[in-house]
Amino acid sequence: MGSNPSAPRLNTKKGDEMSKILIPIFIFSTLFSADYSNIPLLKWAGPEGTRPKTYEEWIEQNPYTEFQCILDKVVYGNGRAGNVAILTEQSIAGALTNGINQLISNLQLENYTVLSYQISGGTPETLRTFLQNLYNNNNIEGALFIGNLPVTWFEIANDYNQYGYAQFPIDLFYMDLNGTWLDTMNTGNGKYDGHTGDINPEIYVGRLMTTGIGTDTVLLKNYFRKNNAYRYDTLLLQHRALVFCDDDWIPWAPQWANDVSVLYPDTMNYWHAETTRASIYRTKLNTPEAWVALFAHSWPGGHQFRYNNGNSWDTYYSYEYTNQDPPANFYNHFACSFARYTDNGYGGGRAIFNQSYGLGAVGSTKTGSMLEFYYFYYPLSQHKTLGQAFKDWFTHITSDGVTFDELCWHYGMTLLGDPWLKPTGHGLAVAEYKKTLAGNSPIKIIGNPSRAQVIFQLKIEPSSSIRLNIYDCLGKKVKKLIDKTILSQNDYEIIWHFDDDAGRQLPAGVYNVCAEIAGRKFMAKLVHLK
Ligand SMILES: [Ca+2]
Ligand SMILES: [Ca+2]
Ligand SMILES: [Ca+2]
Ligand SMILES: [Ca+2]
Repeated sequence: MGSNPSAPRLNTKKGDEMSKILIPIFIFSTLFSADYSNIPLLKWAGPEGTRPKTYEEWIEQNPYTEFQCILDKVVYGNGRAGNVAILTEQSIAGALTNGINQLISNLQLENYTVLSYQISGGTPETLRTFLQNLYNNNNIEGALFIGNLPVTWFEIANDYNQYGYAQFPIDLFYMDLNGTWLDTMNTGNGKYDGHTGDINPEIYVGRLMTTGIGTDTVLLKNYFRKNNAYRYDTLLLQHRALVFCDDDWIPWAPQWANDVSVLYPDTMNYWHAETTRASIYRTKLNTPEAWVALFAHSWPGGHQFRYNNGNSWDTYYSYEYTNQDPPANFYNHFACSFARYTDNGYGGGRAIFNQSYGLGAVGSTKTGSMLEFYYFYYPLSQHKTLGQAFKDWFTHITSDGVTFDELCWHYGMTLLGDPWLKPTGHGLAVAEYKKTLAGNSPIKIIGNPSRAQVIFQLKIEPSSSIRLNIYDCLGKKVKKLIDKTILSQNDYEIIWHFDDDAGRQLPAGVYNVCAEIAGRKFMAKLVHLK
């Protein structure tokens, strides 16, 4: 097995002597969450008569076509981080080139080697085979799916032994690459129903799928903009979490908040039955916080909260994640079917595709969610990425076998968003600044590569002459940015909008900036994205 989670891999059976001795706090967590039998089940909380979209409905609108893939590019890291893959739906890849290139260049700065592909058509099996090849030949540790890539479905004859027939999209199919997926119930009906062999996940998968939320390329471009901003610390919110737990799970809420606090020591907790209402959730979402852990009966269209001694309900609708645009980066939705990316306007997608802050969400495509939260938050607290922590958590669930309870609770678990994000931060802006200082350079370049503008920050000693010129790739001077002597000591900022001396917009491409500051010369390559 390729995984090597650094979270303690403890036996979850009660009375495990080793774990008791080593990590007493941990035992507390384990004892509370290992036994699922008392935890009230999530239920579909949609309006009367609503139900999730089925495989048959999905496949009618998204029929399988021939699989094609184009290698877009390979960008090599320095070997200090793993190899990763980006798979983009071919029909939208062109429109997203800038955003994807920006992500790739950031991943390279984070030491990853990135293989980027454009994919069209295919079945779940062809896509899985493609990932198996990437895993076996290129040793990828994870992948990001951008756009509408093949969806795999799973069915359960009697969900939780009480809900009856259930069917749902399953991304674990793409994470476990060497286990065996079975189709023994209604064989050939396009839905898997069993899982044996090495069932542990080999890789993690993150999804960016905009089903029924808006124009895919518009939403995805904006997502990449936010994603880049987060890495450069301009989208950071307070390092704290909102824990908001509705009535049914009040007895578990303190423990679950404790698990969240491993990553965010500062949690804002709400689990009083009459306080946990949609109106209060709405208000609390306006408090800037990096993470939201929400526990409520839901459906892809919203969350329902009980009040008035459990006799009344009110609703926070999924579209409110769009309209309210909460100042929150990440979500853990303990919320029925909230990550069901085949349903139009699904809430998990709305939470990450809003205008300003949403970046990542974990949730389920079925009636279920995460439990055993410690195994997710602990790796995150150790600066692991969302993808790595998600895989660690899933490995914790699968490594000692999967009970029927675990299957019903967890097999719909999905990671929405860029799996390489770290809730503990990236600090690329800091890294860039440090690099500049290390080189003792009085010039710092911000926003490179970029579409719109690049900023030069200069540290000027008194009476320094400074000169900045831009040259195109043929060596022709296209723009004089500054040429003068600055008398006072100052920090100086120059913004270039990729225009030439006549004010005309220059085409996308590579340019060189030549700077001369107090007699010292500097040169740097600038990339103007389309
Ligand atoms: Ca089947
Ligand atoms: Ca496996
Ligand atoms: Ca309540
Ligand atoms: Ca298990």
